[in-house]
Amino acid sequence: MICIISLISGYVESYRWITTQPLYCPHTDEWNDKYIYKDWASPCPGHCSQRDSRRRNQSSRKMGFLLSACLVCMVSCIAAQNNNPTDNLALRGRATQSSTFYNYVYGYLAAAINAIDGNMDTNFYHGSCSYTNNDMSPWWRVDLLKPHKISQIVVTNRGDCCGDLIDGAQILVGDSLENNGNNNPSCAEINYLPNGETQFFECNGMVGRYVNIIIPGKETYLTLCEVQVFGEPVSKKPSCS
Ligand SMILES: [Ca+2]
Repeated sequence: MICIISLISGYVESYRWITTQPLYCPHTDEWNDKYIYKDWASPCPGHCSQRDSRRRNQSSRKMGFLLSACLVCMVSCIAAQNNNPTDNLALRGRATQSSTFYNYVYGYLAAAINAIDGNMDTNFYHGSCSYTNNDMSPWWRVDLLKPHKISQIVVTNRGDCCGDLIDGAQILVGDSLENNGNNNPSCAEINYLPNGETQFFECNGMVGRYVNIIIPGKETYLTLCEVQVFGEPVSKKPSCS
């Protein structure tokens, strides 16, 4: 609202300034009190005043500044409105994992991004689950692109088989990429999650840019059908009221 009021008041002020200032006409050595806006093209008939063009440029710069300031304010306000804590932050993230399982029949169905595609389908063969190879301490990570206060992480397990693969996984939150982010603090452990089930984990405002899920100290596969992350950016919201 302030942006709109500033824009309107700035325009009105500039209009008044443009339309009421007298001009100096060097060829007659007189001041012309006519409204410039009305006689903008020729304030001094037959001549072009340098003051006229200078004022025109100053007014244009002033309007340009006001428009730029309002544009920045409006973009900031829109960005703040998009910081809704009920939004799934993972949908705008970037996912990776320790390796990607390859099936010689179905090819690469197992990409890390499948766990943040917004699709809760738990059948691996429908192409919406991540799946690593048989790695030592397999891990998966989503980069939220900037630090957030994480309130909740929601994990959906594979449903067509193998649900017990996820048992013992650790959910980590932090800003470090040391050891691929697997040295970050723990939010929760997935003790048991049946095939195709979804479980909520409270992180109570832990701050971090990265969310990792790792099965530590074990040679096994890690499969995830969806990971949702809820929270809000750490940076201060701009004031819009
Ligand atoms: Ca999915």
